[in-house]
Amino acid sequence: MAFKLPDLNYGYSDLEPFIDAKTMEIHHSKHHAGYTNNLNNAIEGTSFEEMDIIDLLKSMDMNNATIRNNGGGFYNHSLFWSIIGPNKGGSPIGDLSDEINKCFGSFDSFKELFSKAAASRFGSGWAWLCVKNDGVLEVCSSANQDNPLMPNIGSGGTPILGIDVWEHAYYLKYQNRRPEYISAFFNIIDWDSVDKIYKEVTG
Ligand code: MN3
Repeated sequence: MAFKLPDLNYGYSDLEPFIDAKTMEIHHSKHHAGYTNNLNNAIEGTSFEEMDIIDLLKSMDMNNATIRNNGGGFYNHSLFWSIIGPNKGGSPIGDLSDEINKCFGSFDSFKELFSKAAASRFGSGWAWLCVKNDGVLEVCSSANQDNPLMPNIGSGGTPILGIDVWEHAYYLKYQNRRPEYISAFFNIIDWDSVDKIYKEVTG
């Protein structure tokens, strides 16, 4: 069974002015489609074809650069599209809001920590809000298309929110001003969706 490029629940221009339509179009229809196709080609005829993407990432060989980069790219972007949307932003809700306050002190403290992790990741990569196995929330970042589900990346948490800080995610609009893009990202976070993923992960 091949992995499928997910459809977006919104149009390419719907995240304006925070992310421009051209960036969205290229990012989804070229970059994410590329990772998806490359992953499917790499796993054809292997036991990975029978796995879901989370099991695949958890059990992969980190020395297999093709599966590492494209499996990560497939998963990371699928999560990314699902936790952003038009007319979103604001603050976390429900149990997740309580847990963020408990683990980071306040939403503002979390925001600062997450923004710093995203801004200070050198080169291409991602910053994450993860749920660790003990249920505690953690902010971390990873290089390239790695993520904390992979063996020996971070402390092995499950991401519930992530920001893509590859230049392809923001360069057309923000050029070298990554912090501005990170700040704008908080206006499109879909906290309902993040809370839903949080509930799935924590059971
Ligand atoms: Mn990307």
